[in-house]
Amino acid sequence: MFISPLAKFFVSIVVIIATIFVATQFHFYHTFFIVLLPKTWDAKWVNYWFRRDLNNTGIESIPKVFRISPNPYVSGDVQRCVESSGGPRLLKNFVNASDSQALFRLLTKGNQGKEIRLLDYSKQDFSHFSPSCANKGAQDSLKMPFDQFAAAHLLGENVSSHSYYYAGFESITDRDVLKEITGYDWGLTGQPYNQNNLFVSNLPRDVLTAPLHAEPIDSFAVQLVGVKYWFLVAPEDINNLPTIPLPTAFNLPMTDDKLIGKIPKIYVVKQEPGDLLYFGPHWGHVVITTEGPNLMFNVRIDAQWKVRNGPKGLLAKVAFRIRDPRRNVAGRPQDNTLNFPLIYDDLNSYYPTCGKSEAFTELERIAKEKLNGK
Ligand SMILES: O=C(O)CCC(=O)C(=O)O
Repeated sequence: MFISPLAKFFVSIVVIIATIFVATQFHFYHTFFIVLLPKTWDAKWVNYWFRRDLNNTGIESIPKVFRISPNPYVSGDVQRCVESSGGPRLLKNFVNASDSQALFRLLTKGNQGKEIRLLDYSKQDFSHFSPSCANKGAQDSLKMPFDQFAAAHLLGENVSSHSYYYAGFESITDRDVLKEITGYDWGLTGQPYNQNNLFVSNLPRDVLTAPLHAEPIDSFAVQLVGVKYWFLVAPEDINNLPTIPLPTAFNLPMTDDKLIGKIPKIYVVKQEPGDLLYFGPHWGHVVITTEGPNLMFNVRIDAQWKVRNGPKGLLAKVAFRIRDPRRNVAGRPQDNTLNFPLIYDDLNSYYPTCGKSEAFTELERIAKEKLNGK
């Protein structure tokens, strides 16, 4: 077929412009390439491309830290209290959480016989901001019915029996039990109800239980017992990182110090019993669960229009992931382990050991100083 030189010229120009567009508009085109690879090849490529023997090497730069100021909860409609932009909101005294034993009893009754997966944090060497350093692969886990864990570590006198076991992202609680506990019917918010995730522990010391990740969904985290510290990263800054959506976005291999050095701003929150923390789709978060009995529910509500209004790079990647009918926007670590086992494990434990992160130590110090006034 004859193609005129002029047509070839125009095609070349279009290809060049499209490449520049992808490279600039969508930033890390490398992550697009990985997202487009068939399953298992994506993990092979990551293994080929990234060295595994990196350690933290010291502070590169520390993000500017902003404290999210609390707002009182004044209306019976949570959706009206949150930002349509998806920006974080801390609503104080959303739930009356003064009787932790009564809450544990209600939850135990509602979740009798339901199995939870407990991760053992006893071997965690340091707090890791980057999932690449989290060494989840080396974490032991075990399964047991919720009531068995509650009897051993939450109820009555056993509330003083600490353990390094932590259950997270467990979608076992029925909507009516959640309504009884939080005093709010999460199914009536006007948007499709997705799922509620339970986080429970009774740790002997503060532990960083979730390194950086970002879900493409609205999150309403209701703290019922104990305290959590949250470090939040805006979607625009997540978009500037090389991330892979599963559809929860995780960064490509990077040490804690390197990753923190790439983030310009971090918003910090201290969440106490009764507080509701809202954040919208693609808000990255890192969570420290404090010592002692701790209970939190994170209710996930679909908010596709917020995803569409957010950074286009993140939208494009997540749209590709959820084209698969087995996926939905609320994928949990347990689902990732089943659906994307190789790449999920790699992104969550790429380096055998990163060592202590000076950048995170400093970030935590600044955050706690801002939040606790110390
Ligand atoms: O509380 C935690 O340990 C993690 C919470 C979290 O990452 C979430 O709700 O998405």
